[in-house]
Amino acid sequence: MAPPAAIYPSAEMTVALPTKDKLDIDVLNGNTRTVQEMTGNWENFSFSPIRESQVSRAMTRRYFQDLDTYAESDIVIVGAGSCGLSTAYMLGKARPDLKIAIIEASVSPGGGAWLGGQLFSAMVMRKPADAFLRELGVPYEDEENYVVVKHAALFTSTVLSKVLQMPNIKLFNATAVEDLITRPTADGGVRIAGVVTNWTLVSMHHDDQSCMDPNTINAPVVISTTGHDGPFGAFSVKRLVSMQQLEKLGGMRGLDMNSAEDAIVKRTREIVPGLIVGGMELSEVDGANRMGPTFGAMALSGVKAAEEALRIFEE
Ligand code: 48N
Repeated sequence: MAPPAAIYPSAEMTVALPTKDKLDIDVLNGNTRTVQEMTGNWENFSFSPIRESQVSRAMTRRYFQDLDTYAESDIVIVGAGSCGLSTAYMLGKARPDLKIAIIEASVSPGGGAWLGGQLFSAMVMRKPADAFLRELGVPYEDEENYVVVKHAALFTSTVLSKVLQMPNIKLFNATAVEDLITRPTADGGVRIAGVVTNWTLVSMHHDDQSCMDPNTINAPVVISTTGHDGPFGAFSVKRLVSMQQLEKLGGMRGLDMNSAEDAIVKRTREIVPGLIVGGMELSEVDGANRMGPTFGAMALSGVKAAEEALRIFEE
């Protein structure tokens, strides 16, 4: 039996902000009880009854339905950091007809964008990236040539929340891309045709456990935004080198905000047929400078990566 069709909150069904004496919640799936009715009345309180298997089936039925649905995706985004999430938002909004799978190795999506820099909270974005914040409805303080979001998590949680509410997007977190699916091209190169995945915890133990084969997702377009080099970072571009599709990596250069951010946005592109690279992963390809604790290029690289993907689809 298929799970009940979810009702995705549309604009007129959004929950009104709670006022001090009443939580005005619209009908969502027919539930009309309010939190207000419960406060001050705990002695008669109880949850609706449940059988444990119902919880298990509620999770597993949906997860395996999603694995089946997204086994053939239109676009796969590898890495749900600030660039990957910005890409997903732009694509999900522009093309609600496309099936988009996001593969994120960490349990917690967001990558490096939960804090501004050196564990400080505020996030800086240089103009014109403030346009993306207004698109998302993220408040900021205007400092003339840059803006400041009071906490980086406000940006990341907002774009993540909007992406997760889009019915054509599925986030598979705690899941690592451990290879790329390839097809030969007439000129002896390869076209990327999807990703090879495994639970991240499994990926981390191939050296001490044998025969833990992966799963796959076919997709004509893969967008890799796995960040600069690190335990999992720069995954796809390092794989292109090991499969001799890139001669070598340029390696991320020293910090220079003014050159780094322009370069990352302008060079976000299709590196080999079917694979677009954006965000800090790109700095590893071209040897771009790093920009440090400023995030406008991540957002706008995501905007450009989405545009590059749509160009491929509309070719
Ligand atoms: O946040 P990141 O690392 O990457 P970006 O490019 O979205 O944002 C980069 C940004 O946070 C900076 O580094 C800032 C601007 N600093 C610059 C500087 O000069 O230091 O997100 C990448 C995501 C992470 O969540 C990883 O867990 C994930 O990608 N990831 C993967 N997910 C699935 N499979 C993989 N193989 C994989 N590798 C990384």
